Amino acid sequence: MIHHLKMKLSFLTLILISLFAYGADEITISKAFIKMPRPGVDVTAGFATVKSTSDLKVIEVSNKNFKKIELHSMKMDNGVMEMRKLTDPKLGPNSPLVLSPGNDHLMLFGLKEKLEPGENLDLTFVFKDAKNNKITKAFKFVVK
Ligand SMILES: [Cu+2]
Repeated sequence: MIHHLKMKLSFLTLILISLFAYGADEITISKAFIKMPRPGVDVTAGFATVKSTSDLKVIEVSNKNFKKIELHSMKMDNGVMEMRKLTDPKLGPNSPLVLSPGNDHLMLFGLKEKLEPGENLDLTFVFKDAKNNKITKAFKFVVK
């Protein structure tokens, strides 16, 4: 009985510790997808909403099936769509990073192996927090 109680207590402690650690930097993603590239095209775009409980900056996004992934903004300039590299992609408790069609997006360059619709890709995000610590996290993107 005592042994059992001890087990329970240590289990509870573990849960509390992990909850605490998790709460420090909670990064979540939703609506994550990659546009199926057109036949013969090795460039495509990706979209997602990334939320964080703390202030972060995205410093790198990568996937082994692409040569390079950049964060872009999109603006209409005199009737011409203009894409620029996002210089300061930030997110925080009240400001998610919203990447959606026609707006800011991920640009994926140099597709190596053909994608299949419905396939999941892990995109690795590297963030930097306010104390300059690097946080690396992979998120699943579905190919649509
Ligand atoms: Cu772009």
